[in-house]
Amino acid sequence: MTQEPYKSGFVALIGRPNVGKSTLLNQVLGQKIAIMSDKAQTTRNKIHGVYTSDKAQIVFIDTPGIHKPKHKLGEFMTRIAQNTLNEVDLVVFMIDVEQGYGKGDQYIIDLLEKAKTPVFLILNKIDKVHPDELLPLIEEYRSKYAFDEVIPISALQGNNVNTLIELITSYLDEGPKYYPDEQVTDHPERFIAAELIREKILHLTREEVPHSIAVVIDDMKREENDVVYIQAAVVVERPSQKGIIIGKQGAMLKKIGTLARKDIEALLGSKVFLELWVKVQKNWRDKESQLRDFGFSE
Ligand code: GDP
Ligand code: MG
Ligand code: K
Repeated sequence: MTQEPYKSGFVALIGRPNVGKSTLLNQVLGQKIAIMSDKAQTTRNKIHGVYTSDKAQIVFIDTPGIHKPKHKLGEFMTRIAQNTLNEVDLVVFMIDVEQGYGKGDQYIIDLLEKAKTPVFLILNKIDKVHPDELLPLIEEYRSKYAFDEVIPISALQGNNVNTLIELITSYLDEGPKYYPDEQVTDHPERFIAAELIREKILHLTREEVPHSIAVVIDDMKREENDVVYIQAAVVVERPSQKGIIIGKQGAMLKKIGTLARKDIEALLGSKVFLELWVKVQKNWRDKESQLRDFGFSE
């Protein structure tokens, strides 16, 4: 019996905010590493999720939600996304079947035209629509771009996700295992901790706090007793937002801290001591020079 060559490659997962990219990553990797939220744009940086089987290793890149830039941070994110599309072996473009074709998709398709990489179209959330609705949608998207494969899935329920993995594998070339078997992410724990805190803030404050908030890890270290000590700043643009996040007698900040701490403990497998504070910094989004300080580096 001849052994099939081992395959590996990098796959960019793109699509408008909330189509289900993080949900798919979590489903594939079976571990909470990407951030899930009902709100747009919680994933603001590349997260590599690594899927490893005895046939292949797929390194997923969860790109920031690609969208038309409205301010400097947007332009910066689009540049990251554009670079990513050219560097990877395969692009997986996900849409939400309930939403259908929109301006945001056209923007992404324009970006794809410039890339030389093969592109899959994933129709996600098929659990939410009647199967008859899929065909017209597929035809519409196919008329806009010559996708190499079209795969309907439910990232949430896991339907057809195995088929997707097999198809992705079939497009990859022979290659090495870039990461050890047990590693599912190469992202710094600091970044994931910051994203988990951000996720809690966005969930708990609902529409009152905009996506412009940032979480900066000032300090993160493992103490001798194996407790991980984290000091993090929540950066907002207005004093009113600071008030909302702190809440009555600090109740909101306490709740954010408790929920985030539990998630970070689960992630690290250690006890965590989390200290949160809030600072106001006006228009930080438009100060590109500050982006690197906040960890948005290319
Ligand atoms: P992202 O912004 O593309 O990363 O989207 P998320 O993964 O954060 O998902 C956005 C929302 O869609 C979340 O509330 C998910 O639970 C939901 N969602 C994702 N995939 C599915 C799916 O297959 N079916 C249903 N019904 N909901 C989904
Ligand atoms: Mg996401
Ligand atoms: K192309």
